[in-house]
Amino acid sequence: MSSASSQEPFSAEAYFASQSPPANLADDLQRVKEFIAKHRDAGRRVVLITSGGTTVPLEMNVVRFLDNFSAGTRGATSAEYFLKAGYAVIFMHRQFSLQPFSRHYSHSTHPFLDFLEVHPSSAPDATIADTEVKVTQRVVPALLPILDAYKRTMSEGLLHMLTFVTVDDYLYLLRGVSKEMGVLGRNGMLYLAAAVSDFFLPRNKMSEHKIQSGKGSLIIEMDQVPKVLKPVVAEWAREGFVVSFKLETDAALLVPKAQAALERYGHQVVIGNDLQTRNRPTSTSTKRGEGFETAWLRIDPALTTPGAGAGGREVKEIEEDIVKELEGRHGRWIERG
Ligand code: 9Z3
Repeated sequence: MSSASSQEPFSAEAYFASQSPPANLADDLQRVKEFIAKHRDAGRRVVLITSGGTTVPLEMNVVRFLDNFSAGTRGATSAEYFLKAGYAVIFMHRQFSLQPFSRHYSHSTHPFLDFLEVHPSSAPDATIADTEVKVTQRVVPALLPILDAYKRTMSEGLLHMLTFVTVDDYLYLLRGVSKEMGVLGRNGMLYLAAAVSDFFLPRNKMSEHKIQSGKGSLIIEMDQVPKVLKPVVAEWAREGFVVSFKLETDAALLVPKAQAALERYGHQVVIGNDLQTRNRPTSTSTKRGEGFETAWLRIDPALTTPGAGAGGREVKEIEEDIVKELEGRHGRWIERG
Protein backbone atom coordinates (compact mmCIF):
# COMPACT_ATOMS: atom_id res chain seq x y z
CA MET A 1 0.00 0.00 0.00
CA SER A 2 1.56 3.32 -0.93
CA SER A 3 1.75 5.91 1.83
CA ALA A 4 2.09 9.14 -0.12
CA SER A 5 0.51 10.46 -3.26
CA SER A 6 1.42 13.35 -5.50
CA GLN A 7 -2.28 14.06 -6.05
CA GLU A 8 -3.94 17.17 -4.58
CA PRO A 9 -6.09 16.30 -1.54
CA PHE A 10 -9.86 16.32 -2.17
CA SER A 11 -11.72 19.45 -1.13
CA ALA A 12 -14.86 18.82 0.94
CA GLU A 13 -17.06 19.67 -2.11
CA ALA A 14 -15.11 17.31 -4.38
CA TYR A 15 -15.37 14.59 -1.75
CA PHE A 16 -19.14 14.85 -1.48
CA ALA A 17 -19.45 15.01 -5.27
CA SER A 18 -17.51 11.75 -5.59
CA GLN A 19 -18.93 9.72 -2.66
CA SER A 20 -22.52 8.52 -2.16
CA PRO A 21 -24.61 9.52 0.87
CA PRO A 22 -25.91 6.85 3.26
CA ALA A 23 -29.36 5.54 2.26
CA ASN A 24 -31.21 6.83 5.36
CA LEU A 25 -29.57 10.29 5.51
CA ALA A 26 -32.74 12.34 4.94
CA ASP A 27 -34.71 10.45 7.63
CA ASP A 28 -31.82 10.64 10.08
CA LEU A 29 -31.52 14.39 9.61
CA GLN A 30 -35.26 14.92 9.94
CA ARG A 31 -35.20 13.22 13.35
CA VAL A 32 -32.16 15.27 14.39
CA LYS A 33 -33.97 18.45 13.36
CA GLU A 34 -36.94 17.53 15.58
CA PHE A 35 -34.68 16.67 18.52
CA ILE A 36 -32.79 19.95 18.23
CA ALA A 37 -35.98 22.01 17.87
CA LYS A 38 -37.44 20.45 21.02
CA HIS A 39 -34.38 21.25 23.11
CA ARG A 40 -33.87 24.69 21.62
CA ASP A 41 -37.45 25.53 22.64
CA ALA A 42 -36.65 24.32 26.16
CA GLY A 43 -33.58 26.60 26.22
CA ARG A 44 -31.30 23.62 26.74
CA ARG A 45 -27.74 23.33 25.50
CA VAL A 46 -27.20 20.55 22.96
CA VAL A 47 -23.95 18.70 22.28
CA LEU A 48 -23.17 16.62 19.23
CA ILE A 49 -20.75 13.88 20.26
CA THR A 50 -19.03 11.83 17.58
CA SER A 51 -17.60 8.56 18.80
CA GLY A 52 -15.83 5.43 17.56
CA GLY A 53 -13.87 4.70 14.42
CA THR A 54 -14.84 4.91 10.75
CA THR A 55 -14.26 2.15 8.19
CA VAL A 56 -12.93 2.59 4.66
CA PRO A 57 -14.35 -0.07 2.33
CA LEU A 58 -11.98 -1.49 -0.28
CA GLU A 59 -14.69 -2.94 -2.57
CA MET A 60 -18.18 -1.74 -3.62
CA ASN A 61 -19.60 -5.11 -2.59
CA VAL A 62 -17.62 -4.80 0.57
CA VAL A 63 -15.76 -7.81 1.90
CA ARG A 64 -12.71 -5.99 3.24
CA PHE A 65 -12.23 -2.62 4.85
CA LEU A 66 -9.70 -0.56 6.75
CA ASP A 67 -10.60 0.19 10.37
CA ASN A 68 -9.01 1.70 13.47
CA PHE A 69 -8.65 1.00 17.17
CA SER A 70 -11.32 3.27 18.63
CA ALA A 71 -13.82 1.51 20.90
CA GLY A 72 -15.93 4.59 21.58
CA THR A 73 -15.03 4.78 25.27
CA ARG A 74 -14.23 8.50 25.23
CA GLY A 75 -17.48 9.43 23.48
CA ALA A 76 -19.79 7.12 25.43
CA THR A 77 -18.33 8.13 28.79
CA SER A 78 -18.41 11.83 27.94
CA ALA A 79 -22.06 11.54 26.89
CA GLU A 80 -23.03 10.49 30.42
CA TYR A 81 -21.23 13.48 31.95
CA PHE A 82 -22.77 15.91 29.44
CA LEU A 83 -26.22 14.56 30.32
CA LYS A 84 -25.41 15.01 34.00
CA ALA A 85 -24.39 18.61 33.24
CA GLY A 86 -27.83 19.29 31.71
CA TYR A 87 -27.05 18.98 28.01
CA ALA A 88 -29.20 17.14 25.50
CA VAL A 89 -26.93 14.78 23.58
CA ILE A 90 -26.82 13.70 19.94
CA PHE A 91 -24.66 10.61 20.11
CA MET A 92 -23.33 9.95 16.63
CA HIS A 93 -21.38 6.73 16.93
CA ARG A 94 -19.94 3.84 15.02
CA GLN A 95 -22.47 1.02 14.88
CA PHE A 96 -21.86 -1.48 17.72
CA SER A 97 -19.27 0.71 19.47
CA LEU A 98 -19.73 1.57 23.14
CA GLN A 99 -22.82 3.54 24.12
CA PRO A 100 -23.60 5.65 27.18
CA PHE A 101 -24.94 3.60 30.13
CA SER A 102 -24.75 0.17 28.47
CA ARG A 103 -20.94 0.63 28.22
CA HIS A 104 -20.72 -0.32 31.91
CA TYR A 105 -21.90 -3.81 31.01
CA SER A 106 -20.11 -4.40 27.73
CA HIS A 107 -19.49 -7.97 26.64
CA SER A 108 -15.74 -7.59 27.14
CA THR A 109 -15.61 -5.79 30.49
CA HIS A 110 -18.70 -6.96 32.40
CA PRO A 111 -20.80 -9.49 30.45
CA PHE A 112 -24.27 -8.90 31.89
CA LEU A 113 -25.10 -12.63 32.00
CA ASP A 114 -22.46 -12.93 34.76
CA PHE A 115 -24.59 -10.65 36.94
CA LEU A 116 -27.76 -12.73 36.77
CA GLU A 117 -29.01 -15.45 39.13
CA VAL A 118 -31.66 -18.06 38.38
CA HIS A 119 -34.26 -18.92 41.05
CA PRO A 120 -36.46 -21.84 39.91
CA SER A 121 -39.87 -22.11 41.57
CA SER A 122 -40.30 -24.97 44.03
CA ALA A 123 -44.04 -25.31 43.28
CA PRO A 124 -44.84 -28.83 42.01
CA ASP A 125 -46.66 -27.61 38.87
CA ALA A 126 -44.15 -24.80 38.14
CA THR A 127 -43.29 -24.03 34.54
CA ILE A 128 -40.35 -22.08 33.14
CA ALA A 129 -42.47 -18.92 33.36
CA ASP A 130 -42.41 -19.27 37.18
CA THR A 131 -38.61 -19.15 37.31
CA GLU A 132 -37.27 -15.83 38.52
CA VAL A 133 -34.09 -14.26 37.17
CA LYS A 134 -32.55 -11.62 39.45
CA VAL A 135 -29.54 -9.37 39.37
CA THR A 136 -26.86 -10.53 41.79
CA GLN A 137 -27.23 -8.39 44.91
CA ARG A 138 -23.56 -7.37 45.08
CA VAL A 139 -23.81 -5.38 41.83
CA VAL A 140 -26.98 -3.50 42.79
CA PRO A 141 -25.22 -0.51 44.43
CA ALA A 142 -23.21 0.13 41.24
CA LEU A 143 -26.02 -0.74 38.84
CA LEU A 144 -28.81 1.36 40.38
CA PRO A 145 -27.43 4.85 39.72
CA ILE A 146 -26.60 3.84 36.13
CA LEU A 147 -30.06 2.41 35.59
CA ASP A 148 -31.72 5.46 37.18
CA ALA A 149 -29.76 7.88 35.02
CA TYR A 150 -30.50 5.80 31.91
CA LYS A 151 -34.27 5.62 32.60
CA ARG A 152 -34.46 9.34 33.38
CA THR A 153 -32.51 10.24 30.23
CA MET A 154 -34.70 8.10 28.00
CA SER A 155 -38.00 9.15 29.54
CA GLU A 156 -37.07 12.83 29.16
CA GLY A 157 -35.88 12.30 25.58
CA LEU A 158 -32.44 13.77 26.22
CA LEU A 159 -30.38 11.34 24.16
CA HIS A 160 -30.60 10.90 20.41
CA MET A 161 -28.67 8.06 18.76
CA LEU A 162 -27.26 8.14 15.24
CA THR A 163 -25.00 5.50 13.72
CA PHE A 164 -22.34 5.44 11.04
CA VAL A 165 -20.04 2.75 9.74
CA THR A 166 -17.97 4.13 6.87
CA VAL A 167 -16.08 7.39 6.61
CA ASP A 168 -18.62 8.45 3.95
CA ASP A 169 -21.53 7.89 6.35
CA TYR A 170 -19.66 9.85 9.00
CA LEU A 171 -18.89 12.87 6.83
CA TYR A 172 -22.39 13.13 5.35
CA LEU A 173 -23.91 12.92 8.81
CA LEU A 174 -21.43 15.37 10.30
CA ARG A 175 -22.19 17.92 7.60
CA GLY A 176 -25.96 17.47 7.94
CA VAL A 177 -26.09 17.52 11.75
CA SER A 178 -23.66 20.46 12.06
CA LYS A 179 -25.88 22.51 9.77
CA GLU A 180 -29.00 21.55 11.74
CA MET A 181 -27.27 22.76 14.91
CA GLY A 182 -27.14 26.30 13.52
CA VAL A 183 -30.57 27.06 15.03
CA LEU A 184 -29.07 26.62 18.50
CA GLY A 185 -26.73 29.56 18.05
CA ARG A 186 -24.14 29.54 20.81
CA ASN A 187 -26.05 26.89 22.79
CA GLY A 188 -24.70 24.16 20.51
CA MET A 189 -21.45 22.31 21.10
CA LEU A 190 -19.64 19.88 18.79
CA TYR A 191 -17.42 17.37 20.57
CA LEU A 192 -15.61 15.52 17.82
CA ALA A 193 -14.11 12.45 19.51
CA ALA A 194 -14.57 9.95 16.67
CA ALA A 195 -11.37 8.52 15.19
CA VAL A 196 -11.86 9.41 11.54
CA SER A 197 -9.79 7.83 8.79
CA ASP A 198 -7.34 10.18 7.09
CA PHE A 199 -7.42 8.13 3.87
CA PHE A 200 -10.14 6.69 1.69
CA LEU A 201 -10.62 4.93 -1.61
CA PRO A 202 -12.75 7.02 -4.00
CA ARG A 203 -15.60 5.18 -5.68
CA ASN A 204 -14.06 5.59 -9.12
CA LYS A 205 -10.94 3.69 -7.99
CA MET A 206 -12.85 0.94 -6.21
CA SER A 207 -13.26 -2.57 -7.49
CA GLU A 208 -16.94 -3.53 -7.81
CA HIS A 209 -16.44 -7.10 -6.63
CA LYS A 210 -14.27 -8.81 -4.08
CA ILE A 211 -10.58 -8.21 -4.84
CA GLN A 212 -9.16 -11.52 -6.03
CA SER A 213 -5.95 -13.01 -4.70
CA GLY A 214 -3.47 -15.08 -6.67
CA LYS A 215 -1.67 -12.27 -8.46
CA GLY A 216 0.97 -11.55 -5.83
CA SER A 217 0.86 -8.49 -3.58
CA LEU A 218 -2.01 -6.04 -3.39
CA ILE A 219 -1.27 -2.38 -4.12
CA ILE A 220 -3.94 0.19 -3.24
CA GLU A 221 -3.46 3.90 -3.57
CA MET A 222 -5.69 5.86 -1.24
CA ASP A 223 -6.63 9.52 -1.36
CA GLN A 224 -6.63 11.92 1.55
CA VAL A 225 -9.92 12.60 3.30
CA PRO A 226 -10.52 16.37 3.32
CA LYS A 227 -9.88 18.18 6.61
CA VAL A 228 -13.53 18.86 7.37
CA LEU A 229 -12.84 20.78 10.55
CA LYS A 230 -12.36 23.75 8.25
CA PRO A 231 -15.91 23.76 6.79
CA VAL A 232 -17.35 22.70 10.18
CA VAL A 233 -15.99 25.88 11.77
CA ALA A 234 -16.24 28.26 8.83
CA GLU A 235 -19.51 27.13 7.21
CA TRP A 236 -21.53 24.27 8.69
CA ALA A 237 -21.59 25.18 12.40
CA ARG A 238 -20.50 28.79 12.41
CA GLU A 239 -21.96 29.65 15.80
CA GLY A 240 -21.20 26.37 17.56
CA PHE A 241 -18.60 25.78 20.27
CA VAL A 242 -16.28 23.33 18.53
CA VAL A 243 -14.05 20.90 20.42
CA SER A 244 -11.78 18.68 18.34
CA PHE A 245 -9.45 15.90 19.44
CA LYS A 246 -5.86 15.39 18.45
CA LEU A 247 -4.46 11.91 18.77
CA GLU A 248 -0.73 11.23 18.62
CA THR A 249 1.51 8.33 19.51
CA ASP A 250 4.48 10.66 20.16
CA ALA A 251 3.40 12.73 23.19
CA ALA A 252 5.89 15.51 22.33
CA LEU A 253 3.83 16.36 19.24
CA LEU A 254 0.55 16.82 21.08
CA VAL A 255 0.69 20.44 22.20
CA PRO A 256 2.33 21.86 19.04
CA LYS A 257 -0.12 19.99 16.82
CA ALA A 258 -3.11 21.02 18.93
CA GLN A 259 -1.99 24.63 18.67
CA ALA A 260 -1.45 24.33 14.93
CA ALA A 261 -5.03 23.03 14.58
CA LEU A 262 -6.41 25.98 16.58
CA GLU A 263 -4.39 28.37 14.44
CA ARG A 264 -5.55 26.76 11.21
CA TYR A 265 -9.24 26.28 11.94
CA GLY A 266 -9.94 28.99 14.53
CA HIS A 267 -12.24 26.85 16.69
CA GLN A 268 -12.54 26.89 20.48
CA VAL A 269 -10.74 23.90 22.05
CA VAL A 270 -8.45 21.06 21.04
CA ILE A 271 -8.10 18.13 23.39
CA GLY A 272 -4.83 16.31 22.90
CA ASN A 273 -4.41 12.70 23.86
CA ASP A 274 -1.64 10.18 23.56
CA LEU A 275 -2.79 6.77 22.32
CA GLN A 276 -1.14 4.78 25.12
CA THR A 277 -2.28 7.00 28.00
CA ARG A 278 -5.55 8.34 26.60
CA ASN A 279 -7.48 7.56 29.77
CA ARG A 280 -5.01 9.47 31.93
CA PRO A 281 -3.37 12.86 31.28
CA THR A 282 -5.11 14.89 28.63
CA SER A 283 -4.28 18.42 27.54
CA THR A 284 -6.75 21.04 26.40
CA SER A 285 -5.53 23.93 24.29
CA THR A 286 -7.43 27.13 23.71
CA LYS A 287 -6.41 30.20 21.80
CA ARG A 288 -6.20 33.41 23.82
CA GLY A 289 -5.53 36.46 21.69
CA GLU A 290 -2.29 35.80 19.88
CA GLY A 291 -1.11 33.13 22.33
CA PHE A 292 -2.35 29.74 23.48
CA GLU A 293 -3.45 28.48 26.82
CA THR A 294 -2.73 24.83 27.53
CA ALA A 295 -4.16 23.15 30.60
CA TRP A 296 -3.40 19.58 31.65
CA LEU A 297 -6.06 17.44 33.18
CA ARG A 298 -4.53 14.60 35.14
CA ILE A 299 -5.98 11.92 37.33
CA ASP A 300 -4.40 9.19 39.40
CA PRO A 301 -3.72 6.26 37.01
CA ALA A 302 -4.55 3.82 39.81
CA LEU A 303 -8.15 5.03 39.70
CA THR A 304 -8.67 4.74 35.96
CA THR A 305 -9.94 1.45 34.69
CA PRO A 306 -12.60 2.21 32.08
CA GLY A 307 -15.92 0.71 33.07
CA ALA A 308 -14.55 -0.69 36.34
CA GLY A 309 -17.32 0.99 38.31
CA ALA A 310 -19.88 -1.50 37.05
CA GLY A 311 -18.50 -4.24 39.27
CA GLY A 312 -18.90 -2.10 42.36
CA ARG A 313 -15.54 -0.27 42.65
CA GLU A 314 -15.60 3.53 42.56
CA VAL A 315 -13.44 4.90 39.76
CA LYS A 316 -12.57 8.32 38.50
CA GLU A 317 -12.99 8.88 34.79
CA ILE A 318 -11.04 11.64 33.02
CA GLU A 319 -14.14 12.51 30.97
CA GLU A 320 -15.74 13.87 34.16
CA ASP A 321 -13.04 16.55 34.34
CA ILE A 322 -13.02 17.16 30.59
CA VAL A 323 -16.77 17.77 30.52
CA LYS A 324 -16.69 19.96 33.64
CA GLU A 325 -13.98 22.09 32.06
CA LEU A 326 -15.85 22.36 28.75
CA GLU A 327 -19.18 23.14 30.38
CA GLY A 328 -17.52 26.10 32.13
CA ARG A 329 -15.78 27.33 29.00
CA HIS A 330 -18.95 26.92 26.93
CA GLY A 331 -20.93 28.92 29.51
CA ARG A 332 -18.41 31.78 29.54
CA TRP A 333 -18.35 31.75 25.74
CA ILE A 334 -22.17 31.98 25.59
CA GLU A 335 -22.08 34.92 28.05
CA ARG A 336 -19.49 36.75 25.98
CA GLY A 337 -21.94 36.49 23.07
C1 9Z3 B 1 -9.59 10.97 19.86
O1 9Z3 B 1 -8.50 11.42 19.97
C2 9Z3 B 1 -10.28 10.13 20.95
O2 9Z3 B 1 -10.03 10.63 22.21
C3 9Z3 B 1 -9.85 8.63 20.87
C4 9Z3 B 1 -10.68 7.87 21.89
C5 9Z3 B 1 -10.15 8.11 19.47
C6 9Z3 B 1 -8.38 8.47 21.20
P1 9Z3 B 1 -11.62 5.46 22.35
O3 9Z3 B 1 -12.77 5.62 21.40
O4 9Z3 B 1 -10.45 6.48 21.84
O5 9Z3 B 1 -11.97 5.86 23.75
O6 9Z3 B 1 -11.00 4.08 22.25
N1 9Z3 B 1 -10.32 11.18 18.73
C7 9Z3 B 1 -9.89 11.95 17.59
C8 9Z3 B 1 -8.93 11.21 16.74
C9 9Z3 B 1 -8.70 11.90 15.41
O7 9Z3 B 1 -9.02 11.30 14.42
N2 9Z3 B 1 -8.19 13.12 15.39
C10 9Z3 B 1 -7.70 13.77 14.17
C11 9Z3 B 1 -6.19 13.83 14.26
O8 9Z3 B 1 -5.61 13.51 15.31
C12 9Z3 B 1 -8.13 15.21 14.08
S1 9Z3 B 1 -9.79 15.52 14.13
O9 9Z3 B 1 -5.57 14.20 13.25
